Amino acid sequence: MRHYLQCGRFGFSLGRKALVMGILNVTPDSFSDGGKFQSLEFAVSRAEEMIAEGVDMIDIGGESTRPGAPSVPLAQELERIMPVLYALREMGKPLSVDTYKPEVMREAILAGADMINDVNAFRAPGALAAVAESDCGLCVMHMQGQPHDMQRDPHYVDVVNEVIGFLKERVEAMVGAGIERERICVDPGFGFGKTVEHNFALLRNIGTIQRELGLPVLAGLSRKSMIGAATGKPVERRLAGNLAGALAAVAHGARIVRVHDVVETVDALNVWHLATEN
Ligand code: 7PM
Repeated sequence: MRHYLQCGRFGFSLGRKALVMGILNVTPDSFSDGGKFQSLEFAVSRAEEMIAEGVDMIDIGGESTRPGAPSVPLAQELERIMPVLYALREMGKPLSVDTYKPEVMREAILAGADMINDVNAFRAPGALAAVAESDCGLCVMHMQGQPHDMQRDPHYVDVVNEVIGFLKERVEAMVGAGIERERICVDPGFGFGKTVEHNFALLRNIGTIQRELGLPVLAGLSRKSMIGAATGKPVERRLAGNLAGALAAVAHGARIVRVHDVVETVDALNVWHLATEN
């Protein structure tokens, strides 16, 4: 099955060849000195590197959505994201912005973002209205709880069906707000209010999620604790585990994989593509 995904200036026919979404973290805090300009320079050079490595889309994140992380104030999130969006706008690749704040969504779309990636599934008041009148792609992710408490004691009776039910409800709310289905992709939200067992149950059932929703699935497993649990490796030694996770997601039907390790994932997917039927 092929899905068309409208992503702002871009349109993708998503077939068996999965797309690679490269993660671009914009976090001034990671620089002990140098401040704002240095962090912008770093983000732009990493984006250029990812493009040379074969990335298909770039997901710009101001670190507002990290599990357990304190929330970033609106002004600071805008200050981090907007200069990067302007700097990358003419680089020829779709730009996604990872945010749950409607004000950031509006500003990002005005600045030319091609996709909004919301770990909160556009549930914030005003989020649906912020994105409805545009043609940007939308990633709708499942999360149980809120980032500050979601890993405390995740609980499901049937994780796969509960995630599917949630995503169906959110997609219907989006369509009800006038959003075209061909702008939407869905994401089970690995690590967002899930145990390792929940995460692997979802990974094994990406095909079911895709069929039940009738929309392309985006999978983000890169460096997450499920890879750590399966390998016993710390985050900086998870490359092989990350690649196996990305390939498994694609084997189960994911159409977009969200990763840190772009060149390795592109290579792995190129081999995978030629090695699997048709
Ligand atoms: C610490 C823990 C830092 C987790 C960062 C993270 C997803 C996402 C994130 C995902 C979509 C990360 C995560 N994860 N957006 N944003 N899907 N659509 O690994 O799985 O970057 S934050």
